[in-house]
Amino acid sequence: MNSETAYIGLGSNLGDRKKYLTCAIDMLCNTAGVRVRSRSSLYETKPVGLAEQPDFLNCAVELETELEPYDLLKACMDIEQRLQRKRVIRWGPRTVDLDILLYGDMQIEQPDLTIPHPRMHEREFALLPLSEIAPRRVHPKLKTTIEELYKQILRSDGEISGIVKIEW
Ligand code: PH2
Ligand code: MG
Ligand code: MG
Repeated sequence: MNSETAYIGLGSNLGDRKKYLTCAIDMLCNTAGVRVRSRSSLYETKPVGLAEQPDFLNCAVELETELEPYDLLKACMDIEQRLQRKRVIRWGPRTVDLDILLYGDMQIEQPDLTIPHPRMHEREFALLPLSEIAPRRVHPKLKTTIEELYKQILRSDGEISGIVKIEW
């Protein structure tokens, strides 16, 4: 079976955030048809979107997978469910969030799944960890490397982002 390289962005801002992220990555490792190839550093980040919520921990992983995109999405949603995620408000606090950022060079635009992730190129909390493990990957829609996308938001932002790298 053909395998693809995919990238997942993970975030947590409730409870024992590091434990939730570690568990989610372990669960990905134990998913049939998924091999976790690398893991980024861990970053503490200010909430984007809905500001009145706790700070996040974010990271990203590289996978090699035989799962099709929708099966990978289901695997991610199963992990979120098993780690007690309750969907209360969009962009609100969560024990764990797993987003497919990239899946090979595939582009999907469906109501329930958009790949590349539609907001990843605007979000430092997604681009910084991803640029660590996949700097030369090209965003298939924007035709720009992850490293370059990350530099672009740093240039456009101007202010200090307040992202802190912390120990795993
Ligand atoms: N996820 C969101 C909304 N805002 N902010 C940070 N810092 N990290 C996240 O993972 C995050 C967010 C929606 O999924
Ligand atoms: Mg998300
Ligand atoms: Mg999500």
